Amino acid sequence: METTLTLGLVLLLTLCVGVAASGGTPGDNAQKRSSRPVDTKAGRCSYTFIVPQRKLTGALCLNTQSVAANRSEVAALRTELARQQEELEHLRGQLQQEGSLAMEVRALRKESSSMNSRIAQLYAQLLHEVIHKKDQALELRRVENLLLNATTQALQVSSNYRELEKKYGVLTSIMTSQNQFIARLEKQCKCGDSSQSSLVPTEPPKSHSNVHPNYSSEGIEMTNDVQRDQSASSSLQEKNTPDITTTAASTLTDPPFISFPATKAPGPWHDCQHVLDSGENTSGIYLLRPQGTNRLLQAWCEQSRAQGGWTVIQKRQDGSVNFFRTWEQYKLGFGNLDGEYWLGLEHLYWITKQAQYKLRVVLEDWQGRQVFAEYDSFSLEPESDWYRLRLGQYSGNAGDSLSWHNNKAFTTLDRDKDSYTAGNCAHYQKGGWWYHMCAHSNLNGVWYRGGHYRSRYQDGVYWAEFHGGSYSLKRVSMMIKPT
Ligand SMILES: [Ca+2]
Repeated sequence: METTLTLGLVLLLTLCVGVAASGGTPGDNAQKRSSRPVDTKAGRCSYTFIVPQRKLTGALCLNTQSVAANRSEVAALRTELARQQEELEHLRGQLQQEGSLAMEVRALRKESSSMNSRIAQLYAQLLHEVIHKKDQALELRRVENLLLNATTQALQVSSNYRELEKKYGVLTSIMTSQNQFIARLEKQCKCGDSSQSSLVPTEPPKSHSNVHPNYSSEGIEMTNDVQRDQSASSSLQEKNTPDITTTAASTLTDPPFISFPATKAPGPWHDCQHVLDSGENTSGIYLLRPQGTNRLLQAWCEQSRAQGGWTVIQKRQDGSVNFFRTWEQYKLGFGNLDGEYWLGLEHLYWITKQAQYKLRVVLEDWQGRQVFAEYDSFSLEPESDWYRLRLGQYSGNAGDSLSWHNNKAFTTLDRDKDSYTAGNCAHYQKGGWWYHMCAHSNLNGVWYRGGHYRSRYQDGVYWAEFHGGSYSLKRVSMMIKPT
Protein backbone atom coordinates (compact mmCIF):
# COMPACT_ATOMS: atom_id res chain seq x y z
CA MET A 1 0.00 0.00 0.00
CA GLU A 2 2.81 2.39 0.86
CA THR A 3 4.62 1.75 -2.47
CA THR A 4 1.48 2.72 -4.40
CA LEU A 5 1.24 6.02 -2.57
CA THR A 6 4.82 6.94 -3.29
CA LEU A 7 4.35 6.25 -6.99
CA GLY A 8 1.21 8.41 -6.96
CA LEU A 9 3.14 11.27 -5.38
CA VAL A 10 5.82 11.09 -8.05
CA LEU A 11 3.17 11.23 -10.79
CA LEU A 12 1.49 14.24 -9.21
CA LEU A 13 4.81 15.99 -8.93
CA THR A 14 5.53 15.30 -12.58
CA LEU A 15 2.14 16.71 -13.51
CA CYS A 16 2.59 19.74 -11.34
CA VAL A 17 5.97 20.44 -12.86
CA GLY A 18 4.39 20.10 -16.32
CA VAL A 19 1.59 22.54 -15.37
CA ALA A 20 4.01 24.99 -13.85
CA ALA A 21 6.10 24.83 -16.98
CA SER A 22 3.22 25.53 -19.29
CA GLY A 23 1.16 27.97 -17.19
CA GLY A 24 3.64 29.79 -14.92
CA THR A 25 4.63 33.45 -15.51
CA PRO A 26 7.85 33.97 -17.48
CA GLY A 27 10.72 34.13 -15.07
CA ASP A 28 14.41 34.77 -15.23
CA ASN A 29 14.92 31.46 -16.92
CA ALA A 30 12.28 32.13 -19.59
CA GLN A 31 14.86 32.35 -22.29
CA LYS A 32 16.34 29.06 -21.18
CA ARG A 33 13.04 27.39 -21.30
CA SER A 34 12.10 28.86 -24.71
CA SER A 35 15.06 27.13 -26.23
CA ARG A 36 13.52 23.78 -25.24
CA PRO A 37 10.20 22.70 -26.84
CA VAL A 38 7.45 22.45 -24.24
CA ASP A 39 5.93 19.06 -23.85
CA THR A 40 2.28 19.70 -24.24
CA LYS A 41 0.94 16.31 -24.91
CA ALA A 42 -2.52 16.86 -23.61
CA GLY A 43 -4.29 13.91 -22.37
CA ARG A 44 -1.24 12.01 -21.25
CA CYS A 45 -1.83 13.07 -17.66
CA SER A 46 -5.53 12.83 -17.18
CA TYR A 47 -5.50 11.91 -13.47
CA THR A 48 -4.95 14.06 -10.58
CA PHE A 49 -3.70 12.69 -7.31
CA ILE A 50 -4.08 14.86 -4.35
CA VAL A 51 -1.47 13.94 -1.87
CA PRO A 52 -1.87 15.49 1.45
CA GLN A 53 1.23 16.81 3.16
CA ARG A 54 0.44 14.82 6.15
CA LYS A 55 0.88 11.14 6.52
CA LEU A 56 -1.87 9.31 4.84
CA THR A 57 -3.99 7.71 7.32
CA GLY A 58 -7.31 7.25 5.55
CA ALA A 59 -8.70 6.83 1.98
CA LEU A 60 -7.51 8.89 -1.03
CA CYS A 61 -10.21 10.94 -2.87
CA LEU A 62 -9.74 11.91 -6.54
CA ASN A 63 -11.78 14.61 -8.26
CA THR A 64 -11.91 14.05 -12.02
CA GLN A 65 -14.33 16.95 -12.79
CA SER A 66 -11.80 19.78 -12.21
CA VAL A 67 -9.48 18.48 -14.96
CA ALA A 68 -11.53 20.15 -17.75
CA ALA A 69 -11.29 23.51 -16.01
CA ASN A 70 -7.51 23.11 -15.62
CA ARG A 71 -7.15 22.43 -19.30
CA SER A 72 -8.74 25.72 -20.33
CA GLU A 73 -6.55 27.52 -17.86
CA VAL A 74 -3.47 25.90 -19.29
CA ALA A 75 -4.52 26.87 -22.78
CA ALA A 76 -4.99 30.47 -21.66
CA LEU A 77 -1.65 30.37 -19.97
CA ARG A 78 -0.02 29.01 -23.11
CA THR A 79 -1.50 31.78 -25.19
CA GLU A 80 -0.28 34.29 -22.67
CA LEU A 81 3.09 32.64 -22.75
CA ALA A 82 3.29 32.85 -26.52
CA ARG A 83 2.30 36.50 -26.44
CA GLN A 84 4.85 37.25 -23.84
CA GLN A 85 7.46 35.33 -25.78
CA GLU A 86 6.67 37.47 -28.82
CA GLU A 87 6.94 40.54 -26.70
CA LEU A 88 10.20 39.27 -25.36
CA GLU A 89 11.51 38.72 -28.85
CA HIS A 90 10.45 42.21 -29.76
CA LEU A 91 12.16 43.63 -26.75
CA ARG A 92 15.23 41.63 -27.50
CA GLY A 93 15.33 43.06 -31.00
CA GLN A 94 14.92 46.55 -29.56
CA LEU A 95 17.60 45.83 -27.06
CA GLN A 96 19.95 44.74 -29.78
CA GLN A 97 19.21 47.90 -31.74
CA GLU A 98 19.73 50.04 -28.69
CA GLY A 99 23.01 48.25 -28.01
CA SER A 100 24.34 49.07 -31.44
CA LEU A 101 23.09 52.63 -31.05
CA ALA A 102 24.84 52.87 -27.71
CA MET A 103 28.01 51.63 -29.35
CA GLU A 104 27.64 54.19 -32.05
CA VAL A 105 26.99 56.94 -29.51
CA ARG A 106 30.02 55.85 -27.55
CA ALA A 107 32.16 55.93 -30.67
CA LEU A 108 30.77 59.34 -31.56
CA ARG A 109 31.42 60.59 -28.06
CA LYS A 110 34.98 59.36 -28.27
CA GLU A 111 35.43 61.00 -31.64
CA SER A 112 33.83 64.18 -30.36
CA SER A 113 36.14 64.34 -27.39
CA SER A 114 39.18 63.84 -29.59
CA MET A 115 37.84 66.52 -31.93
CA ASN A 116 37.39 68.81 -28.97
CA SER A 117 40.93 68.35 -27.84
CA ARG A 118 42.15 68.90 -31.40
CA ILE A 119 40.07 72.08 -31.64
CA ALA A 120 41.45 73.26 -28.31
CA GLN A 121 44.96 72.61 -29.56
CA LEU A 122 44.29 74.48 -32.82
CA TYR A 123 42.74 77.33 -30.91
CA ALA A 124 45.78 77.61 -28.67
CA GLN A 125 48.03 77.55 -31.72
CA LEU A 126 45.95 80.22 -33.41
CA LEU A 127 46.03 82.36 -30.30
CA HIS A 128 49.79 82.02 -30.11
CA GLU A 129 50.17 82.97 -33.76
CA VAL A 130 47.86 85.94 -33.37
CA ILE A 131 49.86 87.18 -30.39
CA HIS A 132 53.11 86.61 -32.25
CA LYS A 133 51.82 88.46 -35.29
CA LYS A 134 50.63 91.29 -33.13
CA ASP A 135 54.08 91.53 -31.57
CA GLN A 136 55.64 91.49 -35.02
CA ALA A 137 53.28 94.20 -36.20
CA LEU A 138 54.17 96.32 -33.18
CA GLU A 139 57.88 95.82 -33.78
CA LEU A 140 57.40 96.64 -37.46
CA ARG A 141 55.56 99.81 -36.57
CA ARG A 142 58.32 100.79 -34.14
CA VAL A 143 61.00 100.22 -36.81
CA GLU A 144 58.92 102.15 -39.32
CA ASN A 145 58.67 105.04 -36.90
CA LEU A 146 62.41 104.98 -36.30
CA LEU A 147 63.05 104.95 -40.02
CA LEU A 148 60.65 107.81 -40.51
CA ASN A 149 62.39 109.83 -37.81
CA ALA A 150 65.82 109.12 -39.29
CA THR A 151 64.62 110.10 -42.76
CA THR A 152 63.17 113.34 -41.44
CA GLN A 153 66.41 114.14 -39.66
CA ALA A 154 68.45 113.33 -42.76
CA LEU A 155 66.24 115.57 -44.85
CA GLN A 156 66.63 118.35 -42.35
CA VAL A 157 70.40 117.96 -42.27
CA SER A 158 70.59 117.92 -46.04
CA SER A 159 68.43 121.04 -46.32
CA ASN A 160 70.62 122.74 -43.71
CA TYR A 161 73.68 121.70 -45.66
CA ARG A 162 72.17 123.07 -48.86
CA GLU A 163 71.44 126.36 -47.14
CA LEU A 164 75.00 126.52 -45.85
CA GLU A 165 76.33 125.76 -49.30
CA LYS A 166 74.22 128.56 -50.73
CA LYS A 167 75.52 130.95 -48.11
CA TYR A 168 79.04 129.78 -48.79
CA GLY A 169 78.54 130.31 -52.53
CA VAL A 170 77.28 133.84 -51.88
CA LEU A 171 80.26 134.58 -49.63
CA THR A 172 82.69 133.17 -52.21
CA SER A 173 81.18 135.25 -54.97
CA ILE A 174 81.34 138.36 -52.75
CA MET A 175 84.97 137.62 -52.02
CA THR A 176 85.77 137.09 -55.70
CA SER A 177 84.04 140.30 -56.70
CA GLN A 178 85.88 142.18 -53.95
CA ASN A 179 89.18 140.79 -55.14
CA GLN A 180 88.35 141.83 -58.70
CA PHE A 181 87.40 145.25 -57.44
CA ILE A 182 90.70 145.58 -55.57
CA ALA A 183 92.59 144.47 -58.68
CA ARG A 184 90.77 147.13 -60.73
CA LEU A 185 91.57 149.79 -58.15
CA GLU A 186 95.21 148.75 -58.21
CA LYS A 187 95.28 149.00 -61.98
CA GLN A 188 93.74 152.46 -61.83
CA CYS A 189 96.29 153.53 -59.23
CA LYS A 190 99.06 152.22 -61.43
CA CYS A 191 97.73 154.07 -64.46
CA GLY A 192 97.53 157.27 -62.41
CA ASP A 193 101.13 156.82 -61.31
CA SER A 194 102.52 155.73 -64.68
CA SER A 195 103.91 159.16 -65.55
CA GLN A 196 105.65 159.38 -62.17
CA SER A 197 106.82 155.78 -62.15
CA SER A 198 108.74 156.31 -65.35
CA LEU A 199 110.87 158.69 -63.36
CA VAL A 200 111.25 156.36 -60.42
CA PRO A 201 114.17 154.25 -61.73
CA THR A 202 116.62 157.15 -61.44
CA GLU A 203 115.62 157.90 -57.83
CA PRO A 204 113.64 154.95 -56.54
CA PRO A 205 112.04 155.15 -53.11
CA LYS A 206 113.60 153.03 -50.42
CA SER A 207 111.38 150.01 -50.84
CA HIS A 208 111.68 150.27 -54.61
CA SER A 209 115.43 150.42 -54.64
CA ASN A 210 115.58 146.64 -54.77
CA VAL A 211 112.93 146.26 -57.48
CA HIS A 212 114.21 146.41 -60.96
CA PRO A 213 112.15 148.75 -63.06
CA ASN A 214 113.27 147.75 -66.50
CA TYR A 215 110.62 145.07 -67.01
CA SER A 216 108.25 147.57 -68.63
CA SER A 217 110.75 148.44 -71.35
CA GLU A 218 111.28 144.82 -72.29
CA GLY A 219 107.79 144.44 -73.72
CA ILE A 220 107.28 141.20 -71.86
CA GLU A 221 104.15 140.68 -69.82
CA MET A 222 104.61 140.87 -66.10
CA THR A 223 102.93 137.77 -64.85
CA ASN A 224 102.81 137.83 -61.07
CA ASP A 225 100.49 139.85 -58.90
CA VAL A 226 102.74 139.87 -55.91
CA GLN A 227 104.55 143.11 -56.54
CA ARG A 228 101.42 144.93 -57.57
CA ASP A 229 99.80 144.26 -54.24
CA GLN A 230 102.40 146.15 -52.29
CA SER A 231 104.13 148.44 -54.75
CA ALA A 232 101.13 150.69 -55.37
CA SER A 233 100.28 151.25 -51.75
CA SER A 234 103.83 151.42 -50.49
CA SER A 235 104.95 153.82 -53.23
CA LEU A 236 102.03 156.13 -52.47
CA GLN A 237 102.66 155.95 -48.77
CA GLU A 238 106.32 156.61 -49.15
CA LYS A 239 105.77 159.60 -51.41
CA ASN A 240 103.45 161.21 -48.91
CA THR A 241 104.86 160.20 -45.55
CA PRO A 242 108.34 158.79 -45.90
CA ASP A 243 109.16 158.96 -42.18
CA ILE A 244 106.12 156.93 -41.16
CA THR A 245 106.84 154.34 -43.83
CA THR A 246 110.36 153.90 -42.62
CA THR A 247 109.21 153.26 -39.07
CA ALA A 248 106.41 151.00 -40.25
CA ALA A 249 108.81 149.09 -42.46
CA SER A 250 111.28 148.64 -39.65
CA THR A 251 108.59 147.20 -37.37
CA LEU A 252 107.44 144.84 -40.09
CA THR A 253 110.91 143.76 -41.06
CA ASP A 254 112.61 142.35 -38.04
CA PRO A 255 115.82 140.70 -39.18
CA PRO A 256 116.66 138.24 -40.56
CA PHE A 257 113.48 137.87 -42.58
CA ILE A 258 113.42 141.24 -44.29
CA SER A 259 116.05 143.73 -45.27
CA PHE A 260 116.19 146.60 -47.74
CA PRO A 261 119.33 146.32 -49.80
CA ALA A 262 120.09 148.54 -52.78
CA THR A 263 120.39 146.47 -55.94
CA LYS A 264 122.04 147.82 -59.04
CA ALA A 265 122.07 144.75 -61.24
CA PRO A 266 119.31 144.90 -63.85
CA GLY A 267 118.47 141.23 -64.42
CA PRO A 268 116.30 139.48 -65.15
CA TRP A 269 117.84 136.36 -63.63
CA HIS A 270 116.87 132.74 -63.78
CA ASP A 271 116.58 132.58 -60.00
CA CYS A 272 118.18 134.01 -56.86
CA GLN A 273 121.18 131.70 -57.12
CA HIS A 274 121.80 133.27 -60.50
CA VAL A 275 121.64 136.68 -58.78
CA LEU A 276 124.16 135.56 -56.17
CA ASP A 277 126.43 134.08 -58.83
CA SER A 278 126.36 137.45 -60.60
CA GLY A 279 127.86 139.04 -57.51
CA GLU A 280 124.66 140.44 -55.98
CA ASN A 281 124.92 139.23 -52.40
CA THR A 282 122.36 141.46 -50.76
CA SER A 283 118.88 140.21 -49.90
CA GLY A 284 115.98 141.97 -51.58
CA ILE A 285 113.50 141.98 -54.44
CA TYR A 286 114.85 140.94 -57.83
CA LEU A 287 113.42 140.52 -61.27
CA LEU A 288 113.42 136.94 -62.50
CA ARG A 289 112.69 135.20 -65.78
CA PRO A 290 112.94 131.42 -65.67
CA GLN A 291 114.56 129.78 -68.68
CA GLY A 292 112.26 128.51 -71.38
CA THR A 293 109.55 131.10 -70.73
CA ASN A 294 108.87 134.77 -71.31
CA ARG A 295 107.35 135.07 -67.85
CA LEU A 296 108.76 137.87 -65.78
CA LEU A 297 108.28 137.86 -62.08
CA GLN A 298 109.59 139.40 -58.93
CA ALA A 299 110.74 137.57 -55.88
CA TRP A 300 112.55 138.18 -52.62
CA CYS A 301 116.08 136.79 -52.75
CA GLU A 302 117.53 135.65 -49.44
CA GLN A 303 121.30 136.03 -49.83
CA SER A 304 122.48 136.11 -46.24
CA ARG A 305 121.03 132.98 -44.67
CA ALA A 306 122.27 129.44 -45.25
CA GLN A 307 124.85 130.47 -47.86
CA GLY A 308 122.32 132.60 -49.76
CA GLY A 309 120.93 132.08 -53.26
CA TRP A 310 117.45 131.31 -51.95
CA THR A 311 114.36 132.30 -53.91
CA VAL A 312 111.63 132.93 -51.32
CA ILE A 313 108.37 131.38 -52.47
CA GLN A 314 106.24 131.98 -49.37
CA LYS A 315 106.43 134.16 -46.31
CA ARG A 316 104.25 134.76 -43.23
CA GLN A 317 105.19 137.15 -40.46
CA ASP A 318 102.38 139.45 -39.32
CA GLY A 319 99.02 138.31 -40.69
CA SER A 320 98.78 141.34 -42.99
CA VAL A 321 97.79 139.29 -46.05
CA ASN A 322 94.76 137.04 -46.40
CA PHE A 323 95.81 133.59 -47.62
CA PHE A 324 92.29 132.16 -48.01
CA ARG A 325 92.33 132.59 -51.80
CA THR A 326 91.12 131.05 -55.03
CA TRP A 327 92.93 128.74 -57.42
CA GLU A 328 93.67 131.54 -59.87
CA GLN A 329 95.27 133.62 -57.14
CA TYR A 330 97.38 130.74 -55.88
CA LYS A 331 98.40 130.12 -59.45
CA LEU A 332 99.59 133.68 -60.15
CA GLY A 333 100.72 134.68 -56.68
CA PHE A 334 99.62 137.39 -54.23
CA GLY A 335 100.78 139.52 -51.31
CA ASN A 336 103.64 141.96 -50.73
CA LEU A 337 107.18 141.10 -51.71
CA ASP A 338 108.65 142.87 -48.69
CA GLY A 339 106.01 141.38 -46.40
CA GLU A 340 103.79 138.32 -46.62
CA TYR A 341 103.36 136.74 -50.02
CA TRP A 342 102.88 133.64 -52.15
CA LEU A 343 105.02 133.54 -55.29
CA GLY A 344 102.55 131.61 -57.44
CA LEU A 345 102.31 127.96 -58.49
CA GLU A 346 102.85 128.68 -62.17
CA HIS A 347 106.12 130.51 -61.43
CA LEU A 348 107.19 127.73 -59.10
CA TYR A 349 106.55 125.25 -61.87
CA TRP A 350 108.72 127.17 -64.35
CA ILE A 351 111.52 127.89 -61.89
CA THR A 352 111.83 124.31 -60.67
CA LYS A 353 111.71 123.07 -64.25
CA GLN A 354 115.12 124.64 -64.93
CA ALA A 355 117.19 122.36 -62.69
CA GLN A 356 116.96 120.27 -59.54
CA TYR A 357 115.96 122.47 -56.61
CA LYS A 358 115.91 121.91 -52.88
CA LEU A 359 113.36 123.37 -50.47
CA ARG A 360 114.09 124.98 -47.12
CA VAL A 361 111.29 125.74 -44.68
CA VAL A 362 112.24 128.14 -41.87
CA LEU A 363 109.97 128.38 -38.83
CA GLU A 364 109.96 130.63 -35.77
CA ASP A 365 107.72 130.33 -32.71
CA TRP A 366 106.50 133.10 -30.41
CA GLN A 367 109.47 132.65 -28.09
CA GLY A 368 111.86 133.41 -30.92
CA ARG A 369 113.08 129.85 -31.38
CA GLN A 370 113.99 129.11 -35.00
CA VAL A 371 114.07 125.70 -36.68
CA PHE A 372 114.25 124.51 -40.28
CA ALA A 373 113.26 121.58 -42.48
CA GLU A 374 115.07 120.91 -45.73
CA TYR A 375 114.11 118.60 -48.61
CA ASP A 376 116.85 117.68 -51.07
CA SER A 377 114.54 117.98 -54.07
CA PHE A 378 111.45 120.01 -54.80
CA SER A 379 109.39 120.46 -57.96
CA LEU A 380 105.81 120.77 -59.15
CA GLU A 381 103.89 119.06 -61.91
CA PRO A 382 102.14 121.39 -64.41
CA GLU A 383 98.67 122.83 -63.85
CA SER A 384 97.13 119.98 -65.87
CA ASP A 385 98.21 117.76 -62.95
CA TRP A 386 97.11 120.32 -60.35
CA TYR A 387 100.69 121.36 -59.49
CA ARG A 388 101.30 118.02 -57.78
CA LEU A 389 104.12 118.16 -55.21
CA ARG A 390 107.34 116.15 -55.78
CA LEU A 391 109.51 116.15 -52.71
CA GLY A 392 112.89 114.60 -51.82
CA GLN A 393 114.52 113.49 -48.56
CA TYR A 394 114.04 115.43 -45.36
CA SER A 395 116.77 116.82 -43.11
CA GLY A 396 116.75 119.49 -40.41
CA ASN A 397 115.64 120.10 -36.82
CA ALA A 398 111.98 121.10 -37.27
CA GLY A 399 110.68 117.59 -37.87
CA ASP A 400 109.19 116.35 -41.11
CA SER A 401 105.64 117.60 -41.60
CA LEU A 402 105.63 117.84 -45.38
CA SER A 403 106.55 114.36 -46.67
CA TRP A 404 102.99 113.27 -45.82
CA HIS A 405 101.88 115.72 -48.52
CA ASN A 406 104.31 114.40 -51.11
CA ASN A 407 102.72 113.48 -54.47
CA LYS A 408 99.52 115.31 -53.55
CA ALA A 409 97.76 117.80 -55.81
CA PHE A 410 97.27 121.42 -54.76
CA THR A 411 93.84 122.28 -53.35
CA THR A 412 92.13 125.63 -52.90
CA LEU A 413 88.68 126.60 -51.70
CA ASP A 414 87.34 126.52 -55.26
CA ARG A 415 89.24 123.45 -56.47
CA ASP A 416 89.09 120.34 -54.31
CA LYS A 417 91.90 117.96 -55.32
CA ASP A 418 92.70 116.53 -51.87
CA SER A 419 92.42 112.94 -50.67
CA TYR A 420 89.62 113.77 -48.25
CA THR A 421 86.42 112.50 -49.86
CA ALA A 422 83.95 113.97 -47.36
CA GLY A 423 84.80 117.58 -48.10
CA ASN A 424 87.35 120.15 -49.16
CA CYS A 425 90.33 120.45 -46.83
CA ALA A 426 90.86 124.05 -47.94
CA HIS A 427 87.49 124.90 -46.38
CA TYR A 428 88.59 123.61 -43.00
CA GLN A 429 92.25 124.64 -43.12
CA LYS A 430 91.45 128.04 -44.65
CA GLY A 431 94.31 128.12 -47.11
CA GLY A 432 95.77 126.53 -50.21
CA TRP A 433 98.10 123.54 -49.82
CA TRP A 434 98.96 120.09 -51.13
CA TYR A 435 96.27 118.75 -48.82
CA HIS A 436 96.01 115.06 -48.14
CA MET A 437 93.42 114.10 -45.45
CA CYS A 438 93.97 116.97 -44.52
CA ALA A 439 97.26 118.42 -43.22
CA HIS A 440 100.38 117.85 -41.14
CA SER A 441 101.48 121.32 -42.16
CA ASN A 442 99.39 124.35 -43.09
CA LEU A 443 101.75 127.24 -43.71
CA ASN A 444 99.12 129.11 -45.76
CA GLY A 445 96.53 128.95 -42.97
CA VAL A 446 95.18 131.69 -40.71
CA TRP A 447 97.91 133.69 -38.92
CA TYR A 448 96.93 133.75 -35.22
CA ARG A 449 98.69 135.94 -32.73
CA GLY A 450 100.37 134.35 -29.72
CA GLY A 451 100.85 130.69 -30.62
CA HIS A 452 98.08 128.47 -29.23
CA TYR A 453 94.82 129.40 -30.87
CA ARG A 454 91.19 128.45 -30.48
CA SER A 455 89.29 127.55 -33.61
CA ARG A 456 86.70 125.03 -34.70
CA TYR A 457 89.19 123.58 -37.19
CA GLN A 458 92.97 123.31 -37.31
CA ASP A 459 93.34 126.29 -39.54
CA GLY A 460 96.36 128.07 -38.05
CA VAL A 461 99.83 128.47 -39.58
CA TYR A 462 101.23 125.24 -38.19
CA TRP A 463 103.89 122.58 -38.64
CA ALA A 464 102.69 119.57 -36.68
CA GLU A 465 106.17 118.29 -35.80
CA PHE A 466 107.03 121.69 -34.31
CA HIS A 467 104.49 122.61 -31.56
CA GLY A 468 101.61 120.59 -33.08
CA GLY A 469 98.54 121.55 -35.06
CA SER A 470 96.99 123.95 -32.57
CA TYR A 471 99.98 126.28 -32.39
CA SER A 472 100.12 129.03 -34.95
CA LEU A 473 103.71 130.00 -35.73
CA LYS A 474 104.95 133.56 -35.72
CA ARG A 475 107.24 133.57 -38.73
CA VAL A 476 107.38 131.13 -41.60
CA SER A 477 109.16 131.17 -44.92
CA MET A 478 109.65 128.69 -47.75
CA MET A 479 112.55 129.10 -50.15
CA ILE A 480 114.17 127.16 -52.94
CA LYS A 481 117.65 126.92 -54.40
CA PRO A 482 119.24 124.78 -57.10
CA THR A 483 121.33 121.88 -55.80
CA1 LIG B 1 88.02 116.48 -50.97
